[in-house]
Amino acid sequence: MQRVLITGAGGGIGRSLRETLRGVYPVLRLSDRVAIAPARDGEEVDQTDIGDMAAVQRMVAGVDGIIHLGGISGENTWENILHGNIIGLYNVFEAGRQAGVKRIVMATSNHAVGFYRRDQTIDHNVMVRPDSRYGVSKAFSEALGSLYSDKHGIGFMGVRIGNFGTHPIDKRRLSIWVSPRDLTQLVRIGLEHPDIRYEIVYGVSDNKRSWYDNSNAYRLGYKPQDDSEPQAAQVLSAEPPGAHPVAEARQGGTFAADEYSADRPRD
Ligand code: 15L
Repeated sequence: MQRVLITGAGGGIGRSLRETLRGVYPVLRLSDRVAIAPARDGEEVDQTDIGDMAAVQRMVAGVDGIIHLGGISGENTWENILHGNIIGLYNVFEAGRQAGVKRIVMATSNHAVGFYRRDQTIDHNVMVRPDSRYGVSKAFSEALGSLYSDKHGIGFMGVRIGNFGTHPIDKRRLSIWVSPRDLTQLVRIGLEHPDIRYEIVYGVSDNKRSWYDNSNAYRLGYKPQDDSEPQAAQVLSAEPPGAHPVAEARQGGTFAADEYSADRPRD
C-alpha cells in the first residue's frame, strides 16, 4: 500500500485513524465532505461530496487502498441515507474499480445486525438483520463489497463497528465497545493481510460482555488489547433506568426501538 485514502476523515473515527496511521503508509489521502485540517508531511487533503461521481473519480485517482468511513453515520431520512450510503457508496466502489484500487476496508456497523437479541451470540455468517434505514445501508455495503470482490477481485473487509471511543459510554456499549488501538489493528489487517478477498469481522475490543463470536477476526490475526469490563461498574452505576423494552432486548438498542410499530416481536 503506497497511497491509502480515508473517506469521512473529518469524523471521530477518521480523525483518530489519521493519527494512528500516520507514517504507516507513504501517503495518506484524507477526504471529507467538509473542510478538514490542512495536510502535513505524508498527507494529502481532499474535499469531496461522494454523491458526485466525477468528484469521487478525482478523489480515488492513484490510490491503492480505501478505508471508507464516509457517508451518514447514524439513522437519518431516507433521502440522506440514499445520497450518502447508497449512491455515494456505489460511487466509491465503482470509481475505485475504475482506478484499480486493490483493497477496500468498509466501516459497516453493528446496526446491520442490530435486531438480533442480546441473549444471542452472533458470528460473521449470520443473515443481516438491520435495525434502521442506516443498518440497511450498511447491509447494502456488505453486499456491494461481495459483488466487487467476486466480480472484480477487489479485496474487501467489512468491519461491523460497534461503538468507537476511548471508553465505553453505557450498558449497551460495554458489549460493543472498540478502542482506537484495536480498531486501528483491524483496519491494518484489512489493508495488509495478504489473503483477504471477502471478510466480515466485528469491530469490537475483547469485551467480556460481547454479543459476538469474532473468530473470523482472530483467524486473520486480530489480537485485541482492550476490554470494557474494568469500566463496567462505573458505567452501570450511571445508567438511567426505563429504556424502551425493544431497545433493552435488541443489540441495536434505540436504533431498533425508534419508529417501532410491530404488534408482536419477531423472535
Ligand atoms: C454506529 O454505527 C454509529 O456510527 C455510531 O455513531 C454509534 O451510534 C454506534 O453505531 C453505536 O451503536 O453505538
